[in-house]
Amino acid sequence: MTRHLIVGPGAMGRLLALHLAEQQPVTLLGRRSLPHCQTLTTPEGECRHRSLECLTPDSLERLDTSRLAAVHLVTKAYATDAALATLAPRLPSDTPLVLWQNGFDSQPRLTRHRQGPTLCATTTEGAYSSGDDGVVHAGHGQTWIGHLDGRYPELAADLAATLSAIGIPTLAVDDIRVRLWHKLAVNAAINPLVAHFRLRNGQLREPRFRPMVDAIIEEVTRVMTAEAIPPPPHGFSAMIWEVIAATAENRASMLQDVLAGRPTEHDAILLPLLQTARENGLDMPHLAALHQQFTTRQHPGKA
Ligand code: KPL
Repeated sequence: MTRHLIVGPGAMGRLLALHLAEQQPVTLLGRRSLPHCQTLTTPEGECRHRSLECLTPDSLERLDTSRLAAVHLVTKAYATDAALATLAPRLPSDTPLVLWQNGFDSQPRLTRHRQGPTLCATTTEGAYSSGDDGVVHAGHGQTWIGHLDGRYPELAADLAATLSAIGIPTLAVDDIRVRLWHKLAVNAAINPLVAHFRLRNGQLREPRFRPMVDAIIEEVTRVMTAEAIPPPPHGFSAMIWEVIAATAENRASMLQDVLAGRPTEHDAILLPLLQTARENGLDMPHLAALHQQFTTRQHPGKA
């Protein structure tokens, strides 16, 4: 049987690994070693224990890379290149790679420059880590997978079937680029603000924060139009406010990063928007100010 390699043992990486492990051989690769016995708490509150093969870069020689069904890169956006550089010399070039990152940074770069099939995935599954040995599947969601130019439809369909069969409902799509930009719009409107003010998503509906969200939605909508991204059925504003309502109790990923003292994904989320704006001569004062705030926070010297 072929094996799935999951790179990045954060909440989403382990959620995937633990679901896949119920039906397929799985290896989890992370920078530091984790307990092999992992607990998945389901949205219904059931605890499932699974033993996973967990490797680090130092033990990577134990991985048989000749029989990989796919490598799922589930690292933070800023860690993608380093993770792939560790792995690439050992991977047959035709190994399918699936990019699960937020933002729109590594996806176009790797799709264009990597030799083998490179697909992108985006998901609304909710998960958070409950320590080194457990992950909580907080809420069921939907996942979409596809190639940025609509190539490899059979591979996308196979992987969608595999993920759906393990309880991660997934659709193979030929418009993953549009879906990634829609997710980018959501992430840009929610993540930097909640991370900066340390809010749960639903607090953005309070009178103090609502105008800030609306100002960002206005800028994001102009960028999407310039990038020729078709709007969702009820428009960007309705989509973003719906996500805020649906995830009202969540601590967004960028807030979790801030609270844990980790770097944030502000470049992957905000820079593609700012770059499109610049190319189209559009002024984005709110997005630019947020990007500057997080850059200064992470690199205090860079004013
Ligand atoms: O995707 C998310 C994230 O946390 O990164 C949102 C949609 C903002 C949900 O919290």
